[in-house]
This record gives sequence, C-alpha cells and structure tokens, in this order.
Amino acid sequence: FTLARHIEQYAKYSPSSLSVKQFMDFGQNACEKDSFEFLRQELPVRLANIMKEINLLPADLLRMPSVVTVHKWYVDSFKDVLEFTDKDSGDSKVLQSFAVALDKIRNRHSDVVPTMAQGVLELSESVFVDNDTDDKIQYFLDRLYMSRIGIRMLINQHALLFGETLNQNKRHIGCIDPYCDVVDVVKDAYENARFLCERYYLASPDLKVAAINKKENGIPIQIVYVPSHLYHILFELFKNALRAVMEHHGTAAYSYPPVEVLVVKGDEDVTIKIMDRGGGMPRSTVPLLFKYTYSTAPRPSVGDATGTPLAGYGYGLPLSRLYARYLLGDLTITSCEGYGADAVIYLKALSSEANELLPVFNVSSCRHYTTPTFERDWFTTGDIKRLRANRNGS
Ligand code: W6P
Repeated sequence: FTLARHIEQYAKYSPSSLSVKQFMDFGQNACEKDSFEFLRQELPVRLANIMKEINLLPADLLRMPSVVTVHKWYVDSFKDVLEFTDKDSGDSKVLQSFAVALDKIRNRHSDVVPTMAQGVLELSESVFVDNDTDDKIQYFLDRLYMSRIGIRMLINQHALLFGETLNQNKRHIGCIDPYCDVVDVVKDAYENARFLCERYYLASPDLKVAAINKKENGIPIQIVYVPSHLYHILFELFKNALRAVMEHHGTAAYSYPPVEVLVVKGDEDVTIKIMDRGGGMPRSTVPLLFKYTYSTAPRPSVGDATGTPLAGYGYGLPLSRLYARYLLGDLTITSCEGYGADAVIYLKALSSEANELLPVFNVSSCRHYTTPTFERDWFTTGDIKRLRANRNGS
C-alpha cells in the first residue's frame, strides 16, 4: 500500500466535527485509550483531507520551496500517525510513544503560517499573480489554517488531559474554560496591547468596557470556550484599534478617545463590539484586511520574532476571523471613514451549538481549484471600458 493510496483512503472520510460540549464530555469521561483510538483514526482523516487540497494548488505556488516544505511536513506527520494503526491500544508503552509522536507533530507544524506566507511572497516575486490565482490562494489558506486550528485543538486536548502538564488551571478541561469570563479576557488582551502601544508611542488610549447580561442580571458573562483563542482575537483587534487611534490623533495629542468595548449576552450569541475613533478607512479597504495577499506594511521575514510593535495587518485579522469561525462564531469590521472602525466578534452562547467548522475535501471544494471564477453578472461603467479594452487586445 503506497502513501498515495493511504491518503486516498483516509480522504474518503469527512472530518468529524466536535462541539465544545463533546470536548468537555470527552475530557471528563474518556480515558487515554479512548482518546488514542479516536485520534489515530481522526488525525489521518483531517490530514488527508487537507493534503488532497494542497495537491490542487496552482502549479506555480506548489513549486515554491516554502510550500514544498509545508507539504513535506504533512506527509511526515501523516506517516507518523499511520504507524499506530495496528498497535495495541491496551499497551501503555504504545500510548506513551503516541504522546511523543503527537508532540513531535505539533512542533513540526509550529511555523506553517509564516512559512506559507513566505511561499506566497516567493510566488508574487517570481510570477504575476492574477485574480483567479489570488482567489484560490485565499480559499486554500483559509481552509489550511482552519484545518490546522482543529488538528492542534485535538492534539492539545490529548496532551493536556493525559500528559504530565503541571500547574494547569484546575477549572480547565484541557484548553477549555467552562467559565471563561469574557470581560476578563477583554481586559487582559487590552492591557497587553496597551503595553506595546506605550512602548512605541509613549501614550495610549484608555479602555471603556460595558457588559450587558440581561437574562442573568448582575452575573458576569461567562461562556464555555477556549480562552487562548478569544485572547488571540482580542489582542489582534486591540493592537489595530490602538494603532489607528494613535496614528489618527498624532503622538503629540493631549488626550485620546478611549477604545470602547461592549459585551452582550443574548440567547444565541455573545457579542463583543470594539469601537475605536481612529479615523476608520474607506469602505473599499475593509475586505482587503482579511486577505493573505495584502498587507499595509512589509512583513517581517520568517524567523524574525522582533517585528514592529503594532505591526501592519499581516495575517492577524484573517487568522482571528478563522479562530472566531472555528466554533461557529464570526468576526466583522465596519468602517466609518473619517471617524473610526467597529470590530464585532460573535461567539455562540451555548456550548452545544459551538461546533467545529472544518474544511471537507469533496467534489464541491475540488471545483474551487479546477474551474475559473464565474463570469460577472453585475456591470458598471468601468467594467464595460475594461471589456472593450480586452476586445481590442490591449
Ligand atoms: C482601524 C483598522 C482596524 C482593523 C481592525 C480593528 C480595528 C481597526 N481600526 O482603523
């Protein structure tokens, strides 16, 4: 049985999407053997599904050294997990070597994001990237990174629940906090973003938080969630908001308008709205904020951990939106040009509804790579001019 055949075999299965509630039940009731038996099937399924898509990338991109490297990591990890297919799950030595293998896999993939960014950069420096290719890259990276978030979640849960991690928060079930206090995470993320802002601008806007918990009056807004994911999203949004305010008002200003945060718990959603008065941006810029092939500042090279404080929108916003969407939430940005911008994070209020959103490789996802984008069915003056120009062969 060749590697390619194994990939075909596992890619026929769809990834099993878990809810936060299932992660909790599993964390409280399952033993290491159960977890091992689940993961040795589920990890190859998730890896094979995304590997099928790597193979469909535009040929130019697939040739880039960084992309070849990332592809190789997936092949190696897929092989590593397959080693356990026929092992005895009752043998504690097997369980121990599985834990070691997972740790190795996690470390191997730690730089997937900057390495893919490097690959995209290599591509744009070697050939002209047309819109079609650009769309395919966007589609693929969203799916690759979402797949990666899910795989790392599974590996982290196994490691935290059955590994010998010391001083772990007693309340947590793996990386899930059953009583994740949203306002606490907001304040924590703001304080750390403010620290960077102070270091760079020697000043910073204040934070104003309001929490509305109508249904459970007076009780803090708590959700069953992965606090590290929420922190990641909030920290990114605060860095952007603080920078916008500082740049818009100038570093010599006497005072700055605060960044205002509203946290509201409803029946279906917990909504976190972050409002800055940083001057906003044109409406046409907003969709670009979520593109991997767009950045307002040159990106630091791979391995450069220093970066600039409050650096340009690298992959921070598209990744933050993936973290929000991973458990069926969302992230939107609305601009009021000349005034400021609002970022809104939506999270599921109920853990039973917070299901993993995972990419599936099938006929439909395959089509995204193989068929060119649709012909436009809305027209405007500029399009007609471009059409005439094309017809004249210019
Ligand atoms: C801006 C640009 C931006 C991105 C993300 C969050 C907040 C803001 N504010 O001006």
